[in-house]
Amino acid sequence: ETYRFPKNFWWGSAASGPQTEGASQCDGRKPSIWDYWFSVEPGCFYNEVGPEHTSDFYHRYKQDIKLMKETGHNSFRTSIQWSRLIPDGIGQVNQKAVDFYNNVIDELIANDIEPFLNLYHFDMPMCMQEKGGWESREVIEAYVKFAENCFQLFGDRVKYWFTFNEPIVPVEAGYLYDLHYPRVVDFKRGAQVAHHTIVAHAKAVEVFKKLNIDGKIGIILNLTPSYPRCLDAVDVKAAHIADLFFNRSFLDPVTKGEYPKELIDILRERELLPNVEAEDLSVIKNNPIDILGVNYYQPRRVKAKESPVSEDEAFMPEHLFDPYIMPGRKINPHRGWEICEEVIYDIMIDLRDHYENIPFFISENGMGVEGEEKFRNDEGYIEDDYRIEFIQEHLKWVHKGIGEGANCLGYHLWTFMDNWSWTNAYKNRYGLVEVDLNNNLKRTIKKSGKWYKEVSQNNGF
Ligand code: BGP
Repeated sequence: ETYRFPKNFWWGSAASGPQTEGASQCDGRKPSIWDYWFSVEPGCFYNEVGPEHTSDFYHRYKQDIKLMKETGHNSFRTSIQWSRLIPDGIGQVNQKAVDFYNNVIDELIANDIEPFLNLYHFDMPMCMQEKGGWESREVIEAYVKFAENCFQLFGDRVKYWFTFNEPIVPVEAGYLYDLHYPRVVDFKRGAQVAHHTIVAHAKAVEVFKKLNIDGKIGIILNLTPSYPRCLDAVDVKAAHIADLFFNRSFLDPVTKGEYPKELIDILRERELLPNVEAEDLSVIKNNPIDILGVNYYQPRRVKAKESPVSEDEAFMPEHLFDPYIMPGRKINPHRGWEICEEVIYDIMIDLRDHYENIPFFISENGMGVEGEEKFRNDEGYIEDDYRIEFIQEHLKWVHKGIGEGANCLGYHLWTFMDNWSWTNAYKNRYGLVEVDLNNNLKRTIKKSGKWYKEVSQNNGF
């Protein structure tokens, strides 16, 4: 069977500044929370490899963009590091950073690769975290200024803009589950961070529109559709609640301009609503996105709560449902995430039917694998057939969704080249291109990279 995709479909991949650029102390860049956290608690990082150990895109972008070309990219997303562009968070723009991002954009365009720019990928400048991070209104204003600078500096050439990548991750990891700095565990503070992020997003969209930039602006959300253990009403309700907390909490305000009423009710009843200023709801209301990026890795499976939670335990969303481990499900053993390809189709149909068929693209999807060197063949490249299969199986469902009318404009893999990841460092490799950490970061295209080029050239497989 053959699968052909719509004309001008985006084939490419996503990456982020902090995970690829390196040069963390070069040319005026100042620390983000990641640099700071690693300097004080390196033991929280896999093999104690910190954020300065990246693939050095800062110095090797030309070579890397050539490799993008060789792996069939017609588009590529990365992020601008706030702590590089405006090292003090507010004020002076760093000309060296402007030059670097200009060079990257121009090099991409010269290679017919459409640049997609994201403005925030978990990387709060440390000086802004010291002011309270996303708990502070001042930081919202500083972010909006940063965004405005980016639009003015690069908006003449960049047509696709994203305010945040996975804004729920800093909430979950930084304020609920003790996985990222600042390692706070406090639902109410997490809710405040979430609300402020959404306000910052909406204000950035507003500025983008005021500046009349000839382009589209959106946000990238990681959607984890929730499935109940079975169709019993209590399980279905549990799944619905998980969905409100982890998907609709961000998806609804950025598309429909409003938080889901049921979520507000759940929080109000428990006195967990964040502080909201008078203008916040109108700015959210008036600035819906043009385009949505969907990162899809895995579903969430839940069942009704089985054991009661004691009254004096501090609230967590998991008080309202239990995780459910479905027997026989397919798991990526390296990352522990379930692989369930058809969920990508469910997301597409949901967006078609409940979100006015909003234009979107798959902005991340991918497979992290440990110990890939053992698949190196005699010709010296990694034969990652499992990755090819992973991508292909997901693409079949994307194809079906498009056939049924979902407004999907492209597919970006996570990621272009093996890169440093938040707390797992280089444990799990995701790239179409291998980076050899023991040999001067030598780049070698994997079998998947060669295959991806064919898919892109044929606009399908
Ligand atoms: C997404 C992030 C990426 C990337 C990816 C893989 O959530 O946007 O930055 O890291 O997940 O996750 P990990 O590297 O933790 O395996």
